[in-house]
Amino acid sequence: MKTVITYGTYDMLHQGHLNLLRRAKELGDYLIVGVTNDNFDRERGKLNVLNNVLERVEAVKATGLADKIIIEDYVGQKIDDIQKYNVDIFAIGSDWTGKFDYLKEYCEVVYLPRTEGISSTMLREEIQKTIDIGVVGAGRIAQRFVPEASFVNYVKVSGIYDVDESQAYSFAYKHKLARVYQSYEDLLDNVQAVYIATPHLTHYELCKQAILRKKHVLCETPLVLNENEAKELFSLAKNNDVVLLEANKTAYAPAFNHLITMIKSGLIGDVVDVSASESKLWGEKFTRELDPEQAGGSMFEMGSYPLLPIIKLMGTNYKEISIFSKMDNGIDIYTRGIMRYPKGICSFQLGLGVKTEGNLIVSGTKGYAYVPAPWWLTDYYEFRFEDQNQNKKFFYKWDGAGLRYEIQEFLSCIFNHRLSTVRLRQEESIVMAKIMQQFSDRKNIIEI
Ligand code: C2G
Repeated sequence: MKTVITYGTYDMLHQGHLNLLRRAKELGDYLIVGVTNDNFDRERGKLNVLNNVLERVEAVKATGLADKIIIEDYVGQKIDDIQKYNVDIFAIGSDWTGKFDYLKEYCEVVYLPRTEGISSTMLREEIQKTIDIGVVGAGRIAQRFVPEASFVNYVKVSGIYDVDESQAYSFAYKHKLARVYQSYEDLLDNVQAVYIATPHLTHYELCKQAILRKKHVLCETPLVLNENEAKELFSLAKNNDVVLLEANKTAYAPAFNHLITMIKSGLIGDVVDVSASESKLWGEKFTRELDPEQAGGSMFEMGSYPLLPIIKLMGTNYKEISIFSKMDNGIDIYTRGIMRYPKGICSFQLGLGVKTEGNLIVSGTKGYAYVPAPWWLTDYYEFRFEDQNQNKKFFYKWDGAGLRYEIQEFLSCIFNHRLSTVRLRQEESIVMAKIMQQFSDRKNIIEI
């Protein structure tokens, strides 16, 4: 029996893919098709894939040409697969000619003629039009947003609005933006989507105004500091048929998502504890962050990052939460929180004026996951077990400032008309807002 293997993304499966699969099948008796998983595509720079991995696998299955479908997950997997499945022929389209010659050491490599005049890119272009996005707030994070957006297809940052006009002009000059909007209304009149990167307490009003004008909203984290406001914004977004996403960059990062899926698939057994921490000592660079009038302090500034793995892994139904804070000049310079779940205990540590280790540890009944500092820019993690021979290490790319992943997900939600994403569910954003509110209300908070 002659086994053939081929790989692809198969986004918006088209005649070119079908021809290729048919030709590959004709080369032997048994055809294995490797479909790239979403993270792998993002890592190799394919940020604009429209169908998710399940949809793409279903489409390949429906051709009836594949005898076996596998998921391509990592660089170097082709060599492993060829050996594992005793592959005789590796086949791929002629656009790759020469690129896979290194596989000749393991099997025969065949470059099959590519079908001219059709591609996923062409099909995507037919249905996608560039989304104009306006930036609100010319602060630190927005400075990173604009260069990151240039790595995502079908999005254009068209201009900026800031209450401080001179800041807006220097921002526009620095990032070569076409426009400085004179008011928020002016911005909303001219864009299809907004990225809100203003101080926390302004988020609610700015989101609401944008949604009521039927603009998609990507809003910096924390979305809001109040549960009802979060609920209201998501329900308004639904009624106005627009996407509202909280820009918690870690939630959209490939490595973080892979970590969560692996833990959820039971690799370390039942999760009993999630402990996450983050701290920053930026001295004079801090202004708003230390201002109690502008919701400064470590909980509001950074709390949504450690809360993310806790809520993703343990859920939104915690039984109780206790928070201990060291206060200084009206803000918490250090906060430790403990959350009790029906089957676990989680904790987080946050410091804006206190430095501590910034790692993430997820403890389970069979082993634990360890993500070293800075875990929120996830690019490496380990699974550790009693028997150290079982330990596994995973390395990923974290590109640039890492905002491209959230922008890509935002665009994907807009194009696919998905009003929510599993990467950060609405109920997860809502429960974070609830915890922030409890912190504002000083419920179960002990100050020292
Ligand atoms: N293809 C083709 N004709 C087209 C378009 C694509 O023959 N008009 C072929 C490609 O050459 C490839 C397969 O269809 O063999 C899948 O193409 P894509 O979905 O674009 O996947 P690709 O990015 O080429 O991934 O590990 C993944 C592989 O490296 C290939």
